[in-house]
Amino acid sequence: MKVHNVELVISAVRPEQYPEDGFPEFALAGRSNVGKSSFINKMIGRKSMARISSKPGKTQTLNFYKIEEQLFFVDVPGYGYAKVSKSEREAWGKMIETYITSRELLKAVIQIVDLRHPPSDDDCMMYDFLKYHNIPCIVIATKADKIPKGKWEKHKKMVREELDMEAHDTMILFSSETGLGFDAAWAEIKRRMVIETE
Ligand SMILES: Nc1nc2c(ncn2[C@@H]2O[C@H](COP(=O)(O)OP(=O)(O)OP(=O)(O)O)[C@@H](O)[C@H]2O)c(=O)[nH]1
Ligand SMILES: [Mg+2]
Repeated sequence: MKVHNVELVISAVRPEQYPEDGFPEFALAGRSNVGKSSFINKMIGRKSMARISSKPGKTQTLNFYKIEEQLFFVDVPGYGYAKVSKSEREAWGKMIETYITSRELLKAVIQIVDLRHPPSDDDCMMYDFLKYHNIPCIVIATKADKIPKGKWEKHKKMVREELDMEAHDTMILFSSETGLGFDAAWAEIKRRMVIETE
């Protein structure tokens, strides 16, 4: 998909601030610095629309990017950043939990993991949280450009097993550098846009 129009509509903290356009939403989840904002930028064909963090853990808001009057990407602050205080972490937890568990327009969470390493405990907790709340999930294993192609299958298997992924959940290999997985990710998002959530 070639994207022409992108607009950061709002950086929200509370439900009253969420946009009222009614378009399907796809929220990013993943460790700080894993590549969530880079994923959005690649998917919309902009170099730096979603801020790539020079200071990890500084993002405190849900950033709603409206794409082509069709859908929203919701950039979410990353988890697992050690330098964030306990109270900040709790506030983050509440904000994301409220959004994920109560937002009817949320069609799927795009969970970004690093293909190079086994998923962290936080990654596993996030996946389990999504399963517990019956939130559809698309796992994107990114930074594939950082390991040789011959190792992709092995690492894919490692991620799947470590997260204990359900068989019907999709995992897509991705690279914000090379564009690997771009078409597959868009296809998956489009497929989910038309599915009615319960
Ligand atoms: N080689 C490579 N580097 C990547 C890729 N995706 C992201 N990066 C790099 O990883 C770093 C973090 O990327 P971000 O997109 O800011 O990560 P984030 O998950 O949004 O981080 P927070 O907003 O802090 O949670 C940046 O230096 C990116 O250039 C990728 O696919 N390949
Ligand atoms: Mg980011």
